[in-house]
Amino acid sequence: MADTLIVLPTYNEIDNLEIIVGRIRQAVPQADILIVDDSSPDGTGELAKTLSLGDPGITVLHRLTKDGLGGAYRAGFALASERGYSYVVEIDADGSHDPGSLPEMIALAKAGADLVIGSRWVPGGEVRNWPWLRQLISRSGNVYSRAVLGSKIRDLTSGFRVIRTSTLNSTRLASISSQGYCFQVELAWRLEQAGAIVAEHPIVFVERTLGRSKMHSGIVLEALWRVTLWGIAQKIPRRE
Ligand SMILES: Nc1nc2c(ncn2[C@@H]2O[C@H](COP(=O)(O)OP(=O)(O)OP(=O)(O)O)[C@@H](O)[C@H]2O)c(=O)[nH]1
Ligand SMILES: [Mg+2]
Repeated sequence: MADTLIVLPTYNEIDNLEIIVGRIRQAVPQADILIVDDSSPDGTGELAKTLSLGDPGITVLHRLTKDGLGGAYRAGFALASERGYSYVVEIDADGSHDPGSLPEMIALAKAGADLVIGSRWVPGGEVRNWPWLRQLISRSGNVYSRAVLGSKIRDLTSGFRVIRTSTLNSTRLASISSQGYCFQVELAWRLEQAGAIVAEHPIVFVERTLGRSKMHSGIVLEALWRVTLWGIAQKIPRRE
């Protein structure tokens, strides 16, 4: 049995799904893939089902309602752990993350890292085709979160990761409540706090060319208020 499960969350990714699945299959043929689709109105779920019928390494989790990236990953992680995979991968379906980086990232996890982050903001990392405002939001969001949370991680918001499944079990996944991309910040920070060994691997992030972004101001605001609240909570001494 494969030791790695690649969790691929999808919402309206009909133009991207087959391409990304093919690229993953080529880069890491030994890994299994779990597509987590939230009843995409564009038919992504049906396409996922068709792909899974032709490939025993692909399974699909069809969820009835769209409840954000955080919910999709929580469900995917639970399945990874139930099915006994040692490593779980987070990757966007829109082609922004190159599966070609996965062999190196998985090797870092196998060499001892509990969390390997595909990072845009370490030397060698890069972002292509992002408007300046998007770059500014990502860069300043990371600087702010690092400072407020006291984290050493350079790319807290990256959605391209390899995680040791046993590390996830011990962080009480259900208590990670963020919905949008803030989920990525919360997960990385909680793992770091729990003593996980974190490695950042430089990646070239390429903005999607097909389909539409699900990014909106509410997602940025969720991250801003949550990170601020966690930072404040951290500063208040706890009564024993
Ligand atoms: N299952 C599920 N997947 C989602 C949901 N929201 C986003 N996704 C997926 O999560 C991944 C990241 O979403 P994107 O829209 O690309 O967001 P982003 O990468 O931050 O934004 P862009 O750079 O503008 O594309 C994609 O594979 C989406 O299809 C959701 O509510 N449920
Ligand atoms: Mg994207």
